[in-house]
Amino acid sequence: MKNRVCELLGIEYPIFQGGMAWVATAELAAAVSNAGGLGIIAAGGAPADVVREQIKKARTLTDKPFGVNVMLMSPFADDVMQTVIEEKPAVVITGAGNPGKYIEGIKAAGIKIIPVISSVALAKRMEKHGADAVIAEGCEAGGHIGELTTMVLVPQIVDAVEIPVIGAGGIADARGTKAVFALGAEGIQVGTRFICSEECIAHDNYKQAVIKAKDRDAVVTGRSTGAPVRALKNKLTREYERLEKEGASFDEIEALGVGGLRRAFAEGDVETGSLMAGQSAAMVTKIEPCADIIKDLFKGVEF
Ligand code: TUI
Repeated sequence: MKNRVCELLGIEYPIFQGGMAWVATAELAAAVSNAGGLGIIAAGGAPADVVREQIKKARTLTDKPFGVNVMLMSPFADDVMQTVIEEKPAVVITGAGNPGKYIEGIKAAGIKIIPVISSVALAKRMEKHGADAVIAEGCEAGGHIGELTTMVLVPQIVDAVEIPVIGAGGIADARGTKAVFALGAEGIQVGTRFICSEECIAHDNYKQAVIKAKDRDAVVTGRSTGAPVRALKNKLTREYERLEKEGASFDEIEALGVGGLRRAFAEGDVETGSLMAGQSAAMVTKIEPCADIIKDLFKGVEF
């Protein structure tokens, strides 16, 4: 069984592992690619030399195709993109912005380009600029999010473009895979469930926080600053809410988040760390190998 997404990338299952800042390291990306999906290294806010090392490390761990997610709000985005173009992974995924100015350079290097989008207008523009596919990410997702849910975003994007659409946001089991396929998607992107994979090197406290999360625990902060982020409720998100209610300045609110991802990922600080995760955290119940996660996500799914 092979669909357009599998053919485009030479992968066995049409699944992308989400490009989660800090969490999506070479180890996780290689494990997902070795299991037949598309592993993705997240550049997040890291400088270009760190991203280059991660790409080189992934190459020692897998012979399969993998991608690099370039987060366009990063102050290092230009340098990171240049480095990624030199290193030539199979595909560049972009998030948190419009990658228009980079597309020509990416394509000229023979790299596939698949932007994450959260609106119809940007999806159409990306297709016109030569994107190979788009990832339609609904606001059930973790981290930086758009306005629309996966349920309403995916079918609108499917109707608006001819290129393959990968659905993302809220998918944590085969029912979710079937649902976005029913909406017309030809692939899925899954982040949160892979935090709880054996191969993910995030701190165990972070993984346990995802496993413990209940239905309403993945909350959104930062709406007032224009960069809404979904993360598990803790002291940090409560502090965000307080500052936002008080009408604190943009700088004051943003300063709170500095170092938050590192505190959660590396130190296991589940109180003041930023435990970015999607609403599907409530559906993640155990830590298991990436290969088992992928098999479970495609149980009984035809593609
Ligand atoms: O990018 C993500 N998720 C992220 S990035 C991130 S790192 C971060 N850390 C602290 C604060 C903020 C971010 C954590 N999670 N997902 C993909 C995504 N892209 N969601 C929404 C978008 C998006 C938004 C606007 C894509 C394009 C876009 O374009 C705006 C335009 O110019 O048209």
